[in-house]
Amino acid sequence: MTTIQTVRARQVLDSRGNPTVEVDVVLSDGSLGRAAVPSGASTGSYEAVELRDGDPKRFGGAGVLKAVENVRGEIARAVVGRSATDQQGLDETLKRLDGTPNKARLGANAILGVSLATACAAAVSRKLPLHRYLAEQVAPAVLGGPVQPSTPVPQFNILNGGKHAAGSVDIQEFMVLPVGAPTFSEALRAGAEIYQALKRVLRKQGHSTNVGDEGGFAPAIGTNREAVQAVHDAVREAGYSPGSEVALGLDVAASELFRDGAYHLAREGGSLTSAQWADYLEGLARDFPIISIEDGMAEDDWDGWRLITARLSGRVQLVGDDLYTTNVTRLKRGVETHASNAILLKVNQIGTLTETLEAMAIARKAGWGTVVSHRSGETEDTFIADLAVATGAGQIKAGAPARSERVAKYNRLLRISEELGSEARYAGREAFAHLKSSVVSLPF
Ligand code: 2PG
Ligand code: MG
Repeated sequence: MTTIQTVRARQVLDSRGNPTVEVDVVLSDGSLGRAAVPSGASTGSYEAVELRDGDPKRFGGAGVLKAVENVRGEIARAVVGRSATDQQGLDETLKRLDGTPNKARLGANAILGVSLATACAAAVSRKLPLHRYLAEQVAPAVLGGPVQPSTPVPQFNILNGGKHAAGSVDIQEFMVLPVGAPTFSEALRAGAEIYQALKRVLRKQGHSTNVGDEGGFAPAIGTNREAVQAVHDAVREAGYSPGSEVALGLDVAASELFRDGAYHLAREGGSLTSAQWADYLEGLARDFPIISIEDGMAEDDWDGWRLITARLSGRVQLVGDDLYTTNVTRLKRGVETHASNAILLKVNQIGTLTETLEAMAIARKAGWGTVVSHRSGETEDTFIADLAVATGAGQIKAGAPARSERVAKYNRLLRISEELGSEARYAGREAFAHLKSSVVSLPF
């Protein structure tokens, strides 16, 4: 049995220049695993707690030295000597040790670092690439059977708004999904070519091509609809057919727009009821080949969610992010009430690898789509690329095909594809099998 021998932790910087936790786990056979924890900006209220120091004299209060100390002290004492390959047992220990429902005591950032770094170390010890270790030795136990690895359809966020880009539009993310590509590497090529084409489209319209937090352009464009139009034009300009080859996707991050029972559009003006807001989004999905809408409604607007899902779920994937926060309890409510037909999975929303897989298992059983996702604050860590492949999640969201912390995930997927060789099945349209009909077959 290979056991955990040493646990080290340090404060490093994320892509926004904020401190975050990095953990090294060293095993008894010398294997080293390392993981860095991501961080959100448009966070859901139900996420596990990211422990910050709150010392205004250091990093404006955003330091994570307390979390680092928790890893070095209490957590290290609890996990040293444990088997590195018993991921479920380890994650259960971490959860119990914290003792709160939302990991507020030790910090989900502290706990996640240890959870992920241990999986990385165990893979090294087993002499397997991480995705193979996860697919063969971690995921099946939690997902309830063998998994079919595949390379995921990327959701490339090429135009940023909302909290990720001050001065841009209200909707947070405008994405392209190369559903019709034959391989992951061709999907990445499409994403990159469309990204460059969007730059030309925006320039021609006299807009800035500065970028937001996730590497997408952040123009001061007039309306959400104009932003979707620009992305649609870019798909064509790059030589792809919108719909059949490349579908569009949105992350509204609607919790950020919701106040006092209404959706407020700061840029184009107006405050809309849930029903009016559903009309607005339905209009976009009717006029453009939109296959996926994430957080179309706010995290507590369960009625709004049911409404939009009832209207669109046959042909559009409605993805719950802030709605579920990768939390099994909230997800079960969503499944029971038909609140959506897909879930976004973010490891740091819940704080352990096992709990992330548990959420995926429930979504899968419900026949839903699953999207493994980064955060707007990222690092060079590429764990989610391996996770998406290992679980056959079908989709990954990791930002624009630009900026190293985003591209790190996509480049890792290229390397994994190469490793898998002829086994590298690109999820493509199959990732949307949960939709009865979809825009991908419509002639746009
Ligand atoms: C989201 C994410 C990632 P953040 O809303 O889906 O794109 O943003 O990490 O800021 O919550
Ligand atoms: Mg989101």
